[in-house]
This record gives sequence, structure tokens and C-alpha cells, in this order.
Amino acid sequence: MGTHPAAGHFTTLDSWKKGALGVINNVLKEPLKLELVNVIGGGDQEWATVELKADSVCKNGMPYPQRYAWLLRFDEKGTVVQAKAYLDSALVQKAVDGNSGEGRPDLPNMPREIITIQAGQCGNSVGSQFWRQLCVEHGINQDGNLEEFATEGGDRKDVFFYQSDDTRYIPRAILLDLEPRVINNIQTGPYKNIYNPENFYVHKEGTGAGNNWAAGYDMGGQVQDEVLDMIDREADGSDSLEGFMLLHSIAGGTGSGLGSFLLEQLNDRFPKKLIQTYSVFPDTQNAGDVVVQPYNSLLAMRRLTQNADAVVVLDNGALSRIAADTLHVQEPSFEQTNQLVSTVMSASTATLRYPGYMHNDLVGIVASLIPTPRCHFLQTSYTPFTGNNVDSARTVRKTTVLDVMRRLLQPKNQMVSAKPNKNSCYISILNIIMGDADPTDVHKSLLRIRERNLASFIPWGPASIQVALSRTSPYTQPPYTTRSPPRVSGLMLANHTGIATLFKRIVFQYDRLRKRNAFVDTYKRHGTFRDGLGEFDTSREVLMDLINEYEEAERADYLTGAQQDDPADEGADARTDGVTGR
Ligand SMILES: Nc1nc2c(ncn2[C@@H]2O[C@H](COP(=O)(O)OP(=O)(O)OP(=O)(O)O)[C@@H](O)[C@H]2O)c(=O)[nH]1
Ligand SMILES: [Mg+2]
Repeated sequence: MGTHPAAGHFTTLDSWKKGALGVINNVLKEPLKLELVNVIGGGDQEWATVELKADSVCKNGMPYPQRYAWLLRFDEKGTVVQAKAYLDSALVQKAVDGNSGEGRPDLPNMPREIITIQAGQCGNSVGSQFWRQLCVEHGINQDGNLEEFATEGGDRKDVFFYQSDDTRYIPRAILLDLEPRVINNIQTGPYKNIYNPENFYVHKEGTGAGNNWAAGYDMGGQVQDEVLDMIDREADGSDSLEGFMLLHSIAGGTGSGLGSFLLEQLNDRFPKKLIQTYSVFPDTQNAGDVVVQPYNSLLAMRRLTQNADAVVVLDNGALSRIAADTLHVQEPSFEQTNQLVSTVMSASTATLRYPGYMHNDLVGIVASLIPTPRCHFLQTSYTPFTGNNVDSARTVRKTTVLDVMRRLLQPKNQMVSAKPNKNSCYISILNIIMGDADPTDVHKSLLRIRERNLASFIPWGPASIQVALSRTSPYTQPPYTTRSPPRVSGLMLANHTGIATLFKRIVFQYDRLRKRNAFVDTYKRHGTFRDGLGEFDTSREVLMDLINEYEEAERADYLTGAQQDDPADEGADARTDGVTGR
């Protein structure tokens, strides 16, 4: 009875053994032993109530003191023909969650570790905010020790942290920069002790890449021995590495250029591991802070297209707008926009860190959002942002599942400044809903959204919004904090063809600079451009192909239509063989 993991309606003894008993036995050290406590009724009555108990132990050591009431129905011969079992379902849920993977026969009982690489000013600033957030959510203090109150369990810290010999939790993070300022701030900041000191790399000369992709990319060649050693060491330290997350901006020199270099290297060295990035795009609508940002963005876009499996696109134009709306300030600081980014990162990894029955690994999330390998640029929305996410955000009125799901689809909540046109449509949507949401509300909201046609989908695939209900940290709500989180909150990860309009703007701005060969001399000083500007032209072609691919995806014959690809292009996209089996 009920909705817990071992619940179900079973018509044969065998199916019960598999579907109910099997789920429990999977998470216990020894098979369940039932003891009879009491029988009420029976005899010449058709029904009897039987009280049973079991005192078992889960694989992770958690006690499993289960108590049952079974209603049994007998036929004339005294054989049981029907049974209804009532039990402590919260305990079942906790046992299965806490022994994650083990309740599901198809999941290996292993953490699927993710190594985070943060490069340059933006990458490291966003990253340090992310680690702060994860520490708070998992009850890890500023020294890496578990807080005394952090005993609830059921979370998977080992996806993002490992434990040192003295049991402190250490982020699986590598922090890289070609100038010392931001990393110095991290090394003197409140969370300075959580990182592995061997995982910092700051270039000795410390001058940065001066907003020049070519300088950052070239420097990659010079520092690769040291940096790749760090990456290999981290990879060797994990049992079942799932992949890498690169955090960077694409408008400057280090995150963009060194980041590009690393994407190529990761792709070569770890062909079967997933490569995801959180890429901060510059504000392309107002004057950005870097004149040559179209050059750097275009060159990085080539690698994001060819060497990554999934790119979460965030742009500073949209981030500033949302921060301004949430906080009522004219010019939000990076610290404020980075809190938005870390909220998105935390929510999009929630199902990995608080596993349930679906979307327990990154490969699963990526596969559900990316049906064709090249269209792998994802946009996000999050609602509501409250004081729990961003200091000094205004309070939010009561939220419902429908409010949240509807707001996630509103353009003003999207963290990308794309300008969809009338043909633009969703390729896929995954909503991660957190808080007090039950499946009936979700179902009703989905119907409502469909009735009102709030989201238009590609004509060649399933037109459906996927929803994952995720558990969240107990430590970000009372009694551990004074602030209550909103009743329901949600993150949308979406693959939308409208993102091509952002890429078009990059090409347009690139063309404008390139027409006058503005600033190209600073690029010619570096290896990649010493023999000519061909790298620019190739990158532009790759980006134009990507834009075309998104436009083709809007057509019904996308999968079946005439192949327009030049056969010589085959293999240009190094990720098409696919970690996800694509
Ligand atoms: N959201 C956000 N954007 C940032 C942050 N820091 C820099 N940026 C943006 O990133 C771009 C510049 O890249 P940086 O990350 O500063 O450059 P870098 O990777 O350190 O490279 P160099 O300094 O040129 O060697 C610009 O578009 C900035 O607006 C940050 O903390 N948050
Ligand atoms: Mg920098």
C-alpha cells in the first residue's frame, strides 16, 4: 500500500518477492526476518489482522526497526488469498535513499564522482560561491568537518567531495588562474581550509591572459604538464568517475582560452567521461566590459561545440537583469550575480546529491535533455529567488507547483538573453521541483500548461516537460536556519532552439570587429595565429553550422530530411560518439 519505494499492487507471490521484499532486501545487510507479534481475528472469519516486526540493519549501518500490520484474507481451505501490508513507509524511504543505488538493482552501488575545474576570474568566483553553498547544504563547516547537527544522512557528499585521512570533506575541485588575485582571495577567505592545497594552480608570472583567448590558449600548452597532473591525480582518486564540470567565462583570456585548451585535452584523455560546462557569456546587448569579447567568445564557442557534452549557458546581461529585479538594485555586483549562478548549480545537481529514483547521475540528466549531440546548449530558469539564495532578496508570497512551473517558462526568468522568434521551440525541458510538491499537483500543472499551450515543442520528438521532484538539504531550513525556504521552488533546464539567436549575435559582433581587423595584432603574437587568422575562420564556420543545426531542428523533417552535411565534416565534433551512447 502507499507510495514508498517498496509499495505496489502485486498479483503473484513472486512479483511481491521481487517488487516489495526485493527492494528492502537490497538495502539490508541480511535478508529481512519477520517475527510474529500478534494475531487479531481469523478462525472462522474471512479476514485477520497480523502484527509483525523486523529488527534489521541497512547496508550503511542504519537500524531498520520495521513494524507492520497485515490484513490477510483466507479461502475456505485456510489459504491466504489476499494480503494488504501497512508499514512505516518513511523508514522504507529513508533506508532506500540512504543506501542509494542499492535500492535499485540497475544502479551500481558507487558514487558517480564529478571533478570541478574552475578557470580564470569568473570561473573561480562562481566556483567559490558554489562550494560555499554545497558546504552549507551538506552540513560541512568552514574547516571541512561535518557540523555536529549534520546527522540526517541520505545525501551523497561523495559526488563532489572526498574525505581526507582525518575525515575532513574536501571538494573535488581544481582551481586555475593565470593571475593571483581571485585565488588569493579564496586562499585567505572564510572557506580557505576546505580546498586541497595541491589543487591550486596560479601561473608563476601571474600576469593573466589580458582578455586574450590566444594568450590563455597558448599558456595552456606551457602549463599543461602541471595542470594535467592535477587532473589525473583527482581522476585516480575517484572510484567511478562520471565526468568533469568546467566553470569559466568565455569573454576573457584565461577561462575562455585556457578553458578551451583544457576542453580539448579532457576530450582526448577521457573520451568516455562526461564533460559539462557552466559557461558565463558576456552581456551581448549592452556594451560589454571587454572590447574583444566577440573574438574570445567565438573561439571558445568552437570548443564548447566540439569538445563538451553539455553547456549550461548563463549570460551576464540576463544575470544582471534578474539580480536587479530580485534585489531592486541598479547595478548588481558580481558577488550578487554569482549567488544566482550558484543557486542554479546547486539545484541542477540536487538530484545527484539527494538521489531519488530518477536523474541520479549526470549522464541520465544530459541524455534526457540532449537528443542530438550537437544541440547541447542548455538554458536555465529558477524561481523564486529569495533571501535563502541571494542576500537581501525580497520575500516571496506563497508559491504553488503551478506558479513555479508557469514562472519557469516566462522569458523574464530565463538566464539567457536569447530572443526567440516565431519558429523557436523547446527541444526538451526538465524541471527540478523542490519543496512541498506532490505528484498530483505536478500532474495537474502539466495538464494546465499543455491546455494553455505555454510551451511549444519541436515537431519531431516527445512534446513533454519532464519533472523530477527532488529532496533538498534539511540544513537550509528551520530549525537549522531562521528563514523558511519558499514552499515550492524550481529549476528549469531547457534545450531551446532560440539560443541560436544569442550565437548569431556573437557572430554579428565578431564580423563587425573582424571587418576592420580590429585588434587582430594582439592575437597574431600567439602560436595559434602566427601563421594566419585561419583559427578565426574555422571557429566562425563551426558556430554557423551550429546555428544552422538549431534552425533545422525547428523543422519536422530534422531527423528524416535530406542530409546536407558535407561528408568531409564527419568526426569534426569529437563528442558525437557520446558518453551517453549517442
Ligand atoms: N557573472 C560573473 N561574470 C564575471 C565574473 N568575473 C568576470 N566576469 C565576466 O567574465 C568576463 C571576463 O572574464 P574573466 O573571467 O574576468 O577573465 P579571465 O578568465 O580571468 O581571463 P584574463 O583575466 O583575461 O586572463 C567578462 O564578461 C566579465 O563580465 C564574476 O565573478 N561573475
Ligand atoms: Mg583574470
